[in-house]
Amino acid sequence: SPTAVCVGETMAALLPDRPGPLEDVAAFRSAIGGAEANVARGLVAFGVPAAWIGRVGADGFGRRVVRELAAGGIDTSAVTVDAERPTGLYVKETGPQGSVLHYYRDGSAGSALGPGLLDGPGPAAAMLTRARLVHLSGITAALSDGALALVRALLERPRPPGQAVSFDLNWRPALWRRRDPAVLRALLDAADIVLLGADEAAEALGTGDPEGLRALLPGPATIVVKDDARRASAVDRDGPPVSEPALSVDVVERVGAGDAFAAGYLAGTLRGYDRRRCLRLGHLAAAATLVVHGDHGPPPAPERVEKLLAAAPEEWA
Ligand code: KDG
Repeated sequence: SPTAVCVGETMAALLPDRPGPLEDVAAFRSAIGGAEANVARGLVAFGVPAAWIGRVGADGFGRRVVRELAAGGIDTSAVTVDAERPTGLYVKETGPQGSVLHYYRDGSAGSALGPGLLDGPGPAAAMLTRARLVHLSGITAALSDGALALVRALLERPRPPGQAVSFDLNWRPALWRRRDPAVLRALLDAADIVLLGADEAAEALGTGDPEGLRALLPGPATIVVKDDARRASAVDRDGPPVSEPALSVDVVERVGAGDAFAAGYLAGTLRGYDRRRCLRLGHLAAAATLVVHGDHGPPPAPERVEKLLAAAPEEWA
Protein backbone atom coordinates (compact mmCIF):
# COMPACT_ATOMS: atom_id res chain seq x y z
CA SER A 1 0.00 0.00 0.00
CA PRO A 2 1.40 3.48 -0.88
CA THR A 3 3.13 5.47 1.87
CA ALA A 4 1.52 8.72 0.75
CA VAL A 5 -1.92 9.30 -0.73
CA CYS A 6 -2.79 12.59 -2.45
CA VAL A 7 -6.47 13.37 -3.03
CA GLY A 8 -7.84 15.98 -5.43
CA GLU A 9 -8.68 16.83 -9.01
CA THR A 10 -6.25 16.33 -11.88
CA MET A 11 -7.16 18.02 -15.13
CA ALA A 12 -6.10 18.06 -18.72
CA ALA A 13 -4.04 21.19 -19.34
CA LEU A 14 -3.52 23.24 -22.49
CA LEU A 15 -0.25 25.16 -22.43
CA PRO A 16 0.21 27.95 -25.01
CA ASP A 17 3.13 27.72 -27.42
CA ARG A 18 3.96 31.38 -26.69
CA PRO A 19 3.18 34.07 -24.14
CA GLY A 20 0.41 36.54 -24.89
CA PRO A 21 -3.37 36.87 -24.83
CA LEU A 22 -5.25 33.64 -25.50
CA GLU A 23 -6.88 35.06 -28.63
CA ASP A 24 -3.43 35.30 -30.24
CA VAL A 25 -2.19 31.82 -29.34
CA ALA A 26 -1.80 29.64 -32.42
CA ALA A 27 -1.20 26.29 -30.76
CA PHE A 28 -1.39 24.63 -27.37
CA ARG A 29 0.57 21.71 -26.03
CA SER A 30 -1.57 19.25 -24.17
CA ALA A 31 -0.47 18.18 -20.71
CA ILE A 32 -2.01 17.33 -17.38
CA GLY A 33 -1.98 19.19 -14.09
CA GLY A 34 -3.45 19.24 -10.65
CA ALA A 35 -1.89 20.38 -7.42
CA GLU A 36 -2.27 17.14 -5.46
CA ALA A 37 -1.13 14.90 -8.31
CA ASN A 38 1.86 17.22 -8.73
CA VAL A 39 2.72 16.51 -5.10
CA ALA A 40 2.34 12.75 -5.69
CA ARG A 41 4.72 13.04 -8.63
CA GLY A 42 7.21 14.99 -6.57
CA LEU A 43 7.05 12.42 -3.76
CA VAL A 44 7.70 9.56 -6.18
CA ALA A 45 10.70 11.50 -7.53
CA PHE A 46 12.11 11.41 -3.98
CA GLY A 47 11.47 7.68 -3.67
CA VAL A 48 8.24 7.83 -1.66
CA PRO A 49 5.62 5.34 -2.94
CA ALA A 50 2.59 7.56 -3.62
CA ALA A 51 -0.94 7.27 -4.95
CA TRP A 52 -3.28 9.82 -6.43
CA ILE A 53 -6.97 9.40 -5.69
CA GLY A 54 -9.52 11.31 -7.73
CA ARG A 55 -12.09 11.03 -10.49
CA VAL A 56 -11.71 11.39 -14.23
CA GLY A 57 -14.24 11.28 -17.05
CA ALA A 58 -14.63 8.29 -19.36
CA ASP A 59 -12.89 10.32 -22.07
CA GLY A 60 -9.53 10.81 -23.74
CA PHE A 61 -8.40 13.47 -21.27
CA GLY A 62 -9.22 11.14 -18.38
CA ARG A 63 -7.27 8.32 -19.97
CA ARG A 64 -4.39 10.72 -20.53
CA VAL A 65 -4.40 11.77 -16.87
CA VAL A 66 -4.32 8.18 -15.61
CA ARG A 67 -1.79 7.02 -18.18
CA GLU A 68 0.62 9.88 -17.52
CA LEU A 69 0.43 9.59 -13.73
CA ALA A 70 0.83 5.80 -13.87
CA ALA A 71 3.80 6.20 -16.22
CA GLY A 72 5.31 8.51 -13.61
CA GLY A 73 5.17 5.69 -11.06
CA ILE A 74 2.08 6.88 -9.22
CA ASP A 75 -0.43 4.33 -7.97
CA THR A 76 -3.70 5.10 -9.79
CA SER A 77 -5.55 1.94 -8.77
CA ALA A 78 -8.09 3.88 -6.67
CA VAL A 79 -9.00 6.39 -9.40
CA THR A 80 -12.71 6.39 -10.28
CA VAL A 81 -13.84 6.74 -13.87
CA ASP A 82 -17.07 8.75 -13.94
CA ALA A 83 -19.31 7.73 -16.82
CA GLU A 84 -21.47 10.87 -16.57
CA ARG A 85 -19.08 13.78 -16.16
CA PRO A 86 -16.13 15.00 -18.22
CA THR A 87 -12.52 15.37 -17.12
CA GLY A 88 -11.82 18.95 -16.03
CA LEU A 89 -9.57 21.18 -18.10
CA TYR A 90 -7.44 24.25 -17.59
CA VAL A 91 -5.98 26.57 -20.17
CA LYS A 92 -2.87 28.50 -19.24
CA GLU A 93 -2.43 32.11 -20.37
CA THR A 94 1.03 33.56 -19.91
CA GLY A 95 1.48 37.31 -19.65
CA PRO A 96 4.20 39.66 -18.45
CA GLN A 97 3.00 39.28 -14.84
CA GLY A 98 3.11 35.49 -14.92
CA SER A 99 0.51 32.88 -15.76
CA VAL A 100 -3.24 32.78 -15.25
CA LEU A 101 -5.12 29.48 -15.27
CA HIS A 102 -8.56 29.49 -16.91
CA TYR A 103 -10.61 26.64 -15.51
CA TYR A 104 -13.20 24.55 -17.34
CA ARG A 105 -14.06 22.32 -14.41
CA ASP A 106 -17.60 23.17 -13.30
CA GLY A 107 -19.48 19.89 -13.11
CA SER A 108 -16.33 17.92 -13.85
CA ALA A 109 -15.76 14.31 -12.80
CA GLY A 110 -13.14 15.55 -10.33
CA SER A 111 -15.57 17.90 -8.65
CA ALA A 112 -17.88 14.95 -7.91
CA LEU A 113 -15.47 13.65 -5.24
CA GLY A 114 -17.35 12.96 -2.04
CA PRO A 115 -17.20 11.27 1.37
CA GLY A 116 -18.66 8.08 -0.16
CA LEU A 117 -15.07 7.32 -1.09
CA LEU A 118 -14.42 6.39 2.54
CA ASP A 119 -16.91 3.54 2.62
CA GLY A 120 -17.11 2.75 -1.07
CA PRO A 121 -16.31 -0.62 -2.63
CA GLY A 122 -12.97 0.36 -4.23
CA PRO A 123 -9.44 0.27 -2.79
CA ALA A 124 -9.53 3.97 -1.78
CA ALA A 125 -10.76 3.48 1.78
CA ALA A 126 -8.08 0.95 2.69
CA MET A 127 -5.38 3.06 1.04
CA LEU A 128 -6.46 6.13 2.97
CA THR A 129 -6.37 4.16 6.22
CA ARG A 130 -2.97 2.58 5.68
CA ALA A 131 -1.10 5.64 4.38
CA ARG A 132 1.46 7.33 6.62
CA LEU A 133 0.67 10.61 4.90
CA VAL A 134 -2.60 11.87 3.40
CA HIS A 135 -2.15 15.07 1.41
CA LEU A 136 -5.02 17.47 0.71
CA SER A 137 -5.41 21.03 -0.49
CA GLY A 138 -7.73 24.00 -0.34
CA ILE A 139 -8.50 23.53 -4.03
CA THR A 140 -10.52 20.39 -3.34
CA ALA A 141 -12.50 22.17 -0.62
CA ALA A 142 -13.66 24.68 -3.25
CA LEU A 143 -14.83 22.19 -5.87
CA SER A 144 -18.26 21.15 -4.56
CA ASP A 145 -20.19 20.40 -1.37
CA GLY A 146 -19.25 16.74 -1.72
CA ALA A 147 -15.56 17.44 -2.22
CA LEU A 148 -15.60 19.74 0.81
CA ALA A 149 -17.33 17.02 2.85
CA LEU A 150 -14.63 14.52 1.86
CA VAL A 151 -11.84 16.90 2.86
CA ARG A 152 -13.59 17.53 6.16
CA ALA A 153 -14.08 13.84 6.82
CA LEU A 154 -10.41 13.05 6.18
CA LEU A 155 -9.29 15.86 8.47
CA GLU A 156 -11.79 15.38 11.25
CA ARG A 157 -11.92 11.60 11.60
CA PRO A 158 -9.65 10.10 14.25
CA ARG A 159 -6.30 9.47 12.56
CA PRO A 160 -5.39 5.88 11.86
CA PRO A 161 -2.28 5.10 13.95
CA GLY A 162 0.88 6.71 12.60
CA GLN A 163 -0.89 8.83 9.99
CA ALA A 164 -0.34 12.53 9.40
CA VAL A 165 -2.55 14.72 7.21
CA SER A 166 -0.91 17.57 5.31
CA PHE A 167 -2.89 20.44 3.86
CA ASP A 168 -1.67 23.02 1.37
CA LEU A 169 -3.79 26.18 1.36
CA ASN A 170 -3.45 26.51 -2.46
CA TRP A 171 -5.58 29.67 -2.51
CA ARG A 172 -7.40 29.89 -5.84
CA PRO A 173 -9.77 32.89 -5.62
CA ALA A 174 -11.37 32.01 -8.98
CA LEU A 175 -12.76 28.83 -7.42
CA TRP A 176 -14.25 30.58 -4.38
CA ARG A 177 -16.49 33.11 -6.16
CA ARG A 178 -19.64 31.17 -5.35
CA ARG A 179 -18.49 29.59 -2.10
CA ASP A 180 -17.45 30.91 1.28
CA PRO A 181 -13.69 30.60 1.88
CA ALA A 182 -14.24 31.06 5.63
CA VAL A 183 -14.38 27.24 5.82
CA LEU A 184 -10.64 27.10 5.12
CA ARG A 185 -9.51 28.17 8.58
CA ALA A 186 -11.08 25.19 10.35
CA LEU A 187 -9.78 22.80 7.67
CA LEU A 188 -6.23 24.08 8.02
CA ASP A 189 -6.50 23.94 11.79
CA ALA A 190 -7.47 20.27 11.70
CA ALA A 191 -4.36 19.24 9.69
CA ASP A 192 -1.07 18.04 11.17
CA ILE A 193 1.16 19.83 8.66
CA VAL A 194 0.00 23.06 6.98
CA LEU A 195 1.80 24.55 3.99
CA LEU A 196 1.02 28.03 2.72
CA GLY A 197 2.47 31.11 1.09
CA ALA A 198 2.59 34.33 3.12
CA ASP A 199 0.81 36.29 0.36
CA GLU A 200 -1.99 33.82 -0.20
CA ALA A 201 -2.45 33.43 3.57
CA ALA A 202 -2.78 37.20 3.94
CA GLU A 203 -5.52 37.18 1.28
CA ALA A 204 -7.38 34.11 2.43
CA LEU A 205 -6.91 34.28 6.21
CA GLY A 206 -6.04 37.90 6.97
CA THR A 207 -2.44 37.23 8.00
CA GLY A 208 0.67 35.86 6.36
CA ASP A 209 2.92 36.42 9.32
CA PRO A 210 4.23 33.15 10.84
CA GLU A 211 3.36 34.18 14.38
CA GLY A 212 -0.05 35.49 13.38
CA LEU A 213 -0.75 32.22 11.60
CA ARG A 214 0.38 30.20 14.61
CA ALA A 215 -2.09 32.15 16.76
CA LEU A 216 -4.88 31.69 14.22
CA LEU A 217 -4.15 27.97 13.74
CA PRO A 218 -3.24 26.39 17.08
CA GLY A 219 -4.03 22.86 15.85
CA PRO A 220 -1.32 21.78 13.39
CA ALA A 221 1.95 20.38 14.75
CA THR A 222 3.80 22.33 12.04
CA ILE A 223 2.95 25.32 9.87
CA VAL A 224 5.26 25.94 6.93
CA VAL A 225 5.13 29.51 5.61
CA LYS A 226 6.72 30.33 2.27
CA ASP A 227 7.61 33.98 1.97
CA ASP A 228 7.38 35.06 -1.66
CA ALA A 229 9.98 32.61 -2.94
CA ARG A 230 12.61 34.22 -0.68
CA ARG A 231 12.52 31.90 2.31
CA ALA A 232 10.41 29.31 4.04
CA SER A 233 9.86 28.90 7.76
CA ALA A 234 8.63 25.91 9.70
CA VAL A 235 6.86 26.90 12.88
CA ASP A 236 6.26 24.02 15.26
CA ARG A 237 3.67 24.11 18.03
CA ASP A 238 6.48 23.58 20.51
CA GLY A 239 9.98 24.68 19.67
CA PRO A 240 11.56 27.64 17.90
CA PRO A 241 10.75 28.47 14.26
CA VAL A 242 13.28 27.30 11.69
CA SER A 243 13.81 29.33 8.55
CA GLU A 244 15.77 28.60 5.38
CA PRO A 245 16.36 30.87 2.36
CA ALA A 246 15.23 29.72 -1.09
CA LEU A 247 17.78 28.86 -3.78
CA SER A 248 18.17 31.59 -6.37
CA VAL A 249 17.22 30.46 -9.88
CA ASP A 250 16.24 32.14 -13.14
CA VAL A 251 12.49 31.74 -12.90
CA VAL A 252 10.75 30.65 -16.10
CA GLU A 253 7.32 30.09 -14.58
CA ARG A 254 5.92 29.62 -11.10
CA VAL A 255 2.98 27.24 -11.64
CA GLY A 256 3.65 23.97 -9.83
CA ALA A 257 6.54 25.28 -7.71
CA GLY A 258 4.43 25.30 -4.55
CA ASP A 259 3.46 21.67 -5.14
CA ALA A 260 7.08 20.71 -5.72
CA PHE A 261 8.07 22.46 -2.50
CA ALA A 262 5.36 20.56 -0.63
CA ALA A 263 6.58 17.25 -2.08
CA GLY A 264 10.16 17.94 -1.03
CA TYR A 265 9.19 19.09 2.45
CA LEU A 266 6.87 16.12 2.98
CA ALA A 267 9.39 13.61 1.60
CA GLY A 268 11.82 15.01 4.16
CA THR A 269 9.37 14.49 7.02
CA LEU A 270 8.74 10.90 5.89
CA ARG A 271 12.51 10.35 5.92
CA GLY A 272 12.60 11.65 9.47
CA TYR A 273 14.68 14.73 8.57
CA ASP A 274 14.93 17.71 10.90
CA ARG A 275 13.02 20.85 9.90
CA ARG A 276 15.99 22.51 8.22
CA ARG A 277 16.62 19.60 5.87
CA CYS A 278 12.88 19.30 5.14
CA LEU A 279 12.83 22.96 4.10
CA ARG A 280 15.94 22.50 1.98
CA LEU A 281 14.45 19.50 0.20
CA GLY A 282 11.36 21.64 -0.47
CA HIS A 283 13.46 24.46 -1.93
CA LEU A 284 15.46 22.03 -4.10
CA ALA A 285 12.28 20.55 -5.56
CA ALA A 286 10.73 23.99 -6.12
CA ALA A 287 13.87 25.23 -7.90
CA ALA A 288 13.65 22.33 -10.38
CA THR A 289 10.08 23.34 -11.28
CA LEU A 290 10.68 27.11 -11.42
CA VAL A 291 13.00 26.70 -14.40
CA VAL A 292 10.45 24.93 -16.65
CA HIS A 293 7.08 25.83 -18.20
CA GLY A 294 5.03 22.83 -17.14
CA ASP A 295 3.66 21.88 -13.73
CA HIS A 296 6.82 19.97 -12.77
CA GLY A 297 10.48 19.85 -13.67
CA PRO A 298 12.92 16.96 -13.76
CA PRO A 299 13.87 16.02 -10.18
CA PRO A 300 17.18 17.37 -8.86
CA ALA A 301 20.08 14.93 -9.15
CA PRO A 302 20.56 12.82 -5.99
CA GLU A 303 24.24 13.81 -5.61
CA ARG A 304 23.29 17.50 -5.69
CA VAL A 305 20.55 16.86 -3.16
CA GLU A 306 22.89 15.07 -0.76
CA LYS A 307 25.52 17.78 -1.09
CA LEU A 308 23.13 20.66 -0.52
CA LEU A 309 21.28 19.02 2.37
CA ALA A 310 24.59 18.77 4.21
CA ALA A 311 25.87 22.23 3.18
CA ALA A 312 26.87 24.87 5.71
CA PRO A 313 24.54 27.92 5.76
CA GLU A 314 26.93 30.05 3.66
CA GLU A 315 27.20 27.31 1.01
CA TRP A 316 23.46 26.76 0.80
CA ALA A 317 21.83 29.74 -0.87
O1 KDG B 1 -0.33 24.28 -8.26
C1 KDG B 1 -0.50 24.06 -9.63
C2 KDG B 1 -1.97 24.03 -9.90
O2 KDG B 1 -2.49 25.31 -9.78
C3 KDG B 1 -2.29 23.49 -11.25
O3 KDG B 1 -1.78 22.21 -11.36
C4 KDG B 1 -3.78 23.46 -11.51
O4 KDG B 1 -4.63 22.12 -9.73
C5 KDG B 1 -4.64 23.15 -10.31
C6 KDG B 1 -5.50 24.23 -9.84
O5 KDG B 1 -6.59 23.92 -9.36
O6 KDG B 1 -5.12 25.39 -9.92
